[in-house]
Amino acid sequence: MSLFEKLPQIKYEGPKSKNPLAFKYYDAERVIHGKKMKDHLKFAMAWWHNLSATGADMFGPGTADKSFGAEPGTMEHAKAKVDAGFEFMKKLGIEYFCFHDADLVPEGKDLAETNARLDEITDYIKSKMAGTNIKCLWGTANLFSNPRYMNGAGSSNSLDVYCHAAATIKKAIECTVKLGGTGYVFWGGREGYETLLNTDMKFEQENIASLMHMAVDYARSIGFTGDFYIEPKPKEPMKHQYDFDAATSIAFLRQYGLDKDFKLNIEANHATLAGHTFEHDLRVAAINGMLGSVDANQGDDMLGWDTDQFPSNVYSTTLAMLEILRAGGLTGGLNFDAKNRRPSYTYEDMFEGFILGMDSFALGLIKAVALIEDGRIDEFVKERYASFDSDLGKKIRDGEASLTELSDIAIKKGIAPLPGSGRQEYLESVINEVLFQG
Ligand code: XLS
Ligand code: CA
Ligand code: CA
Repeated sequence: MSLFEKLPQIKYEGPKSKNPLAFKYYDAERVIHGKKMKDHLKFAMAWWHNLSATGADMFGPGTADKSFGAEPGTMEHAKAKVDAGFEFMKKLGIEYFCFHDADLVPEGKDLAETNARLDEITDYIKSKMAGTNIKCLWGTANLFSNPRYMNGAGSSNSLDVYCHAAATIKKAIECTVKLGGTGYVFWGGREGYETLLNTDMKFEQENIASLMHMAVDYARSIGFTGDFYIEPKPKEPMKHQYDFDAATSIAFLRQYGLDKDFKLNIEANHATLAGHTFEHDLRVAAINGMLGSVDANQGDDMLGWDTDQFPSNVYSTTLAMLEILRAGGLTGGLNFDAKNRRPSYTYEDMFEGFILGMDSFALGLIKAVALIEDGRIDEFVKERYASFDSDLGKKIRDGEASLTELSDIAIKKGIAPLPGSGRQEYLESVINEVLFQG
């Protein structure tokens, strides 16, 4: 049975097309900057939003029907979601998906029952994957929804909860490996705290690190060769989250010797919640050799929470793609951790959300390549640091200069002239020119 029979195969029709169910910029096979667009932009569908979220918020129930012809909370429904997901991905030409264990099946009465359900559904997903190009980008465990995780999973004060989390992670890793996933994500949903009055921060962080080490050891022992990712987020649900942003997460990974196995999964809306731009956190990850994957969405400038909107801001996708291209690409992909707005509740809206997101990143890619080819921004940045091209500058860069030597030179000069202008306004006009001309 076809669920989306009224919706067509989505094709590239070019920028002049007015067809809402066509790509204007995403042309999967087009080669740009040495690679096919689809290889620059490994788009993934997030199981939780696309197949599970109905638009419920704290003021009212969902508006979208995601039953897909089956009774929610049953294994029939779990399978109907698989059918819907595969039909959806095929129609949009999406070749990857990401999942939490809890998105795949309803939780059983105990771990044994949940695990048996996961075995059944992953068998079914595998059978649907056969003969298609559809692959698993990454898997993860939901360690935040169930009330047992009220104080976190790895950071919980309860040993029982900690062990339950370990069992859940073990199974989620097994499912990821079974589905050929190339990444495994830790988003520290409730790994943080509300008040220091009841919290031993060092103890909690050490326990999270131990759990991650155990996860790495186990995954490697069953043949997982992919990357682990921390997905930074500064707030929501906890007031203080341990993985606040890219820099904080990298410090944590290094502190506990996890940096060889982990990279970061940077989510746009999480970077902005941390008071950074998306491109800032991408850059921090990249210069530390830890840019792994991206959760492609956007927040709302007016709101201080995680709205998980489909990316539409081409200024932002351009600057993000510039960072990604400069870093040599992603080892992971671009997962649409994004959902339709509550009043956009139809199947057609699901398609249009993805078309918007895919086109926004495709246009971002095109414009980022244009900025690189234009060269003015790179040239300006190079020039800005050119004083360090001198012999003395090189000596400093090579770590061979001393403070006394620099001090003697500075005293001899007497005064340091002002550095050259930063020319931010000029650079911003170059961006506008490349974005909006031609
Ligand atoms: C929530 C996170 C979550 C992770 C996966 O804000 O974005 O969905 O991506 O657990
Ligand atoms: Ca995310
Ligand atoms: Ca989010």
